Amino acid sequence: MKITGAEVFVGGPGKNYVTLKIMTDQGIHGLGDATLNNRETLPAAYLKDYLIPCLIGMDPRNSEDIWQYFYLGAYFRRGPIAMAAFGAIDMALWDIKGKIANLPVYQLLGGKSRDGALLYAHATGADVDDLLESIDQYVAQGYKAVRVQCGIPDMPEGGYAIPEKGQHNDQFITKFTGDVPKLEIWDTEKYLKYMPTVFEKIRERFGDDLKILHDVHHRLLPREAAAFGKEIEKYNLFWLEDPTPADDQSALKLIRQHTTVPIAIGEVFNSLWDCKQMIENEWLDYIRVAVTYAGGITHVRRIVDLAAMHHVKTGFHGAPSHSPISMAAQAHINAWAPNFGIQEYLVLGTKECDALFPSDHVCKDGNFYVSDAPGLGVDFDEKEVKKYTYERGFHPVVRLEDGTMWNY
Ligand code: KDG
Ligand code: MG
Repeated sequence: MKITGAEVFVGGPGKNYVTLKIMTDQGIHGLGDATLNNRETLPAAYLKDYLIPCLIGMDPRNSEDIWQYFYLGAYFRRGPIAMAAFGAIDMALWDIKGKIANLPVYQLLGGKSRDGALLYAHATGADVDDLLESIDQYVAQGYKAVRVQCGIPDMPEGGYAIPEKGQHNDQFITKFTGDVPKLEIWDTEKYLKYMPTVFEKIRERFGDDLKILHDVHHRLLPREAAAFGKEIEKYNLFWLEDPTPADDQSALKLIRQHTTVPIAIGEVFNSLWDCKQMIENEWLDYIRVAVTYAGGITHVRRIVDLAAMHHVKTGFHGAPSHSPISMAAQAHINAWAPNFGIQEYLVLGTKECDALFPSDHVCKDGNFYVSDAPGLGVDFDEKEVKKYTYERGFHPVVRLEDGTMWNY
């Protein structure tokens, strides 16, 4: 069996999804997702200029050897652009493998460990009233777990991922379009003072059973995060995400020494080497990598296995920046992984997205039910993708009130 060609498409509803299609001489094709939010053209170019020419003639069944060929062959290892490109190839090869075997990918990983995989939604509010309404909406839809982000009074831009007043009805995620990055102003003191009162109101209104998640988005120093974690223990969060910037793995040590609040980290990691130290030291509870820019199923499976040895569960990144292809790849891992924890999920359900990526994966009552179709179980409509053109976007940049640059 040989790879005869591969094509890259950039575009999608509200997102520049980077979709890779690998063709074979047996008429079977595979699909992969190389979307790197706000840098989408880069993995697309890496695939077109450097990887696809090497793929032609390779046996697509040798996904491990192909992964090693590109990873070791790059010389300059890792990095999100390369790992997103390798990840897309890897997903497409697992898709092909499943189609050859006539089995869903989860069967190739070891079969199902569960039926539905627990999902969490994004509730947000410009203020606490909007946030409570937003949570209400997801609880009514059957979600058992909700990430909560709230505007902070007297903070000019309100904090991370905060909509305008009254705009809390959608699964909100910061709008990333524009010719230059949007500026946000951050004030740690105001955040630390206000956020515990928000958790208090959520518990008062929704009781003890709702699983509450919260994303600090890398904004605190280790000592601040340790004190914050200790203070909010009484609200029994499901997790506190990205309390400190992820570059420094040992920052988590201090947090761990002072609080039992569960820690989730890793959406910006692109390899096992970014989280090896924290996993082996058991400084975290949930690993947030994504199959997209952490090298596909082949590499993420290694991270999941290491994590399992250290009581760390999965909580893969699932912001709408991932296309339904990588969300499907994650769903297959989630169905199998003995140490599955939770999955962030925001893309399914929009008409446009379903038209571009038809599938029968199902989100119901706050759970994800993986499709039994062979491979990843997602198609791609090449006519539909022609409706979309690439639109440049940026993540916001953050400054402190005195002008100092800070972490987005
Ligand atoms: O590209 C950045 C977003 O994916 C990120 O800001 C979303 O933090 C995020 C999350 O937890 O989904
Ligand atoms: Mg996050």
